[in-house]
Amino acid sequence: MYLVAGLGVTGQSVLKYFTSQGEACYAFDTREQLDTSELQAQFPEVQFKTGQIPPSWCDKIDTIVLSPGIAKSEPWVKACIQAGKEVIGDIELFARAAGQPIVAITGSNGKSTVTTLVAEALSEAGYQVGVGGNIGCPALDLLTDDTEFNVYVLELSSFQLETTYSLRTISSTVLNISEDHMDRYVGLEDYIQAKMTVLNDTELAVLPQEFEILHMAKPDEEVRFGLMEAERLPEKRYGLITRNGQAWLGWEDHPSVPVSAMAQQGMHHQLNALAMMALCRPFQVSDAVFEKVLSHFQGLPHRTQLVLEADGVQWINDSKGTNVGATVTAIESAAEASKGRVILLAGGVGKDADFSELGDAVEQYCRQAVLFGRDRQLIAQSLPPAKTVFVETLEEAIQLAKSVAKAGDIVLFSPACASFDQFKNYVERGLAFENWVHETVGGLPKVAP
Ligand code: UMA
Ligand code: ADP
Repeated sequence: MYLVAGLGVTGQSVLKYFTSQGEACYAFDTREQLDTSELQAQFPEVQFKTGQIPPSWCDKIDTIVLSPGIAKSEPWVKACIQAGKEVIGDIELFARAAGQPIVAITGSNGKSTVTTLVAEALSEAGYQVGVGGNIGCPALDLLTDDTEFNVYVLELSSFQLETTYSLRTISSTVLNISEDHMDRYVGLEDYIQAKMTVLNDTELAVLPQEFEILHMAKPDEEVRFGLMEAERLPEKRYGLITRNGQAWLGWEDHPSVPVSAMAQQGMHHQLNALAMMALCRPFQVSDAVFEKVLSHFQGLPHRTQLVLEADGVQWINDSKGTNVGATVTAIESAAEASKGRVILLAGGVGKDADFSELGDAVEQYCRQAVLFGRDRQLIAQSLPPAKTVFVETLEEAIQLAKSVAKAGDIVLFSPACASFDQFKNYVERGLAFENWVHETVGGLPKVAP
């Protein structure tokens, strides 16, 4: 008997999948107050419980399908493991059942962007692509969908990889590593280890140039990507190539797409594009397809998106900048565009991160850092005091930024934190930012909440 633990979108996709397979299960969520009446109506055969697992279930359960938001280190999960129960996740169930090639993408930052780029390139090349995982659509929903996909592109978080054991991929990558989710891991090593398991059984490992890989099972092929001159280096690489004074994205000495054709300019966009090209290698996608995708792709919502420009000041929404690495990248891009005139709005739930790198970036590139939200005092310990001001909320941060911003500045909202002290998620936070900026700066009427 299965126990589906966690009743967010993942748990619900597991219930749907088990129902489609005629598989019996119990359903459980640790949140005592969670209202399960709608789910109970949708899955009448399933028994639901919140708060504590009923002791009478324990003997009957063989396998727990754990949602990514529940840590394996939770005492009740540990007790189940000790009692000999198998603990797996939705991606493990997906891996066991998926009958088509899988491309898997993990890393600390750029996952959703690269996942989308790969999916767009493969769709443009004629494949029927199923896109899912951490990006939002649970992977198992792709199996219960009526569409006959012939390739799957999955964004995987470290949480999902912790409970995945038999994933075999046609290509997979760890895009980059910077500290994140330190409230859930013992240390950075632990987090890296979870990410690296995506390479355990892959035909093509796609890795950043600078990675040193230890203890990885040997993939059939390994390629690297990075912003170096691809043709000058001996290994198999995707990188930059200069032809007649123009920079191109390319493979070894083969130029594929001129950088100037990309709709998004900036170093991390080039890195993401190179990773996409590398991951598509087993599918023989043409340069024309890559160019078409990259010349149209304007980026995903809430990732370094220009909201408006008023009085010479650009207001940028990077609500998805939820860790130090992402925010430092966003600051560097904004500083390149504004010649160092960045006003940063950051704060929220700091996830026990080390903010010293953010402090260096603020010192080097920002005129001012406006901190809001729960962990603002903690973050401020790593920031230059002369440049740091505090407010309570994001709305107040916008007001303050408006009062200090001058023509030529960029106001960058890249929180380096999770949102759940003041918002439901990064999307709600990004939309709130956009609405308030339109009202406060753009002079639009207030939008009803
Ligand atoms: N929770 C409990 N008790 C439970 C179950 C959940 O307290 O019994 C809490 C969790 O601690 C968490 C919240 O409920 O705060 C949601 O957890 P969940 O596992 O139910 O999440 P889902 O709704 O199933 O969404 C998950 C991913 N969320 C997490 O990993 C926290 C979604 O990624 C993902 O899109 C979805 O599965 C489909 O695969 C979101 C995310 O924030 C975007 N991911 C993290 C990130 O990107 O940094 C890893
Ligand atoms: P993820 O899914 O890993 O959170 P996203 O594609 O949603 O990544 O991008 C989140 C944020 O990470 C962006 O808004 C940007 O600030 C930053 N980012 C995007 N690509 C990269 C990259 N290659 N390296 C570092 N930071 C990046």
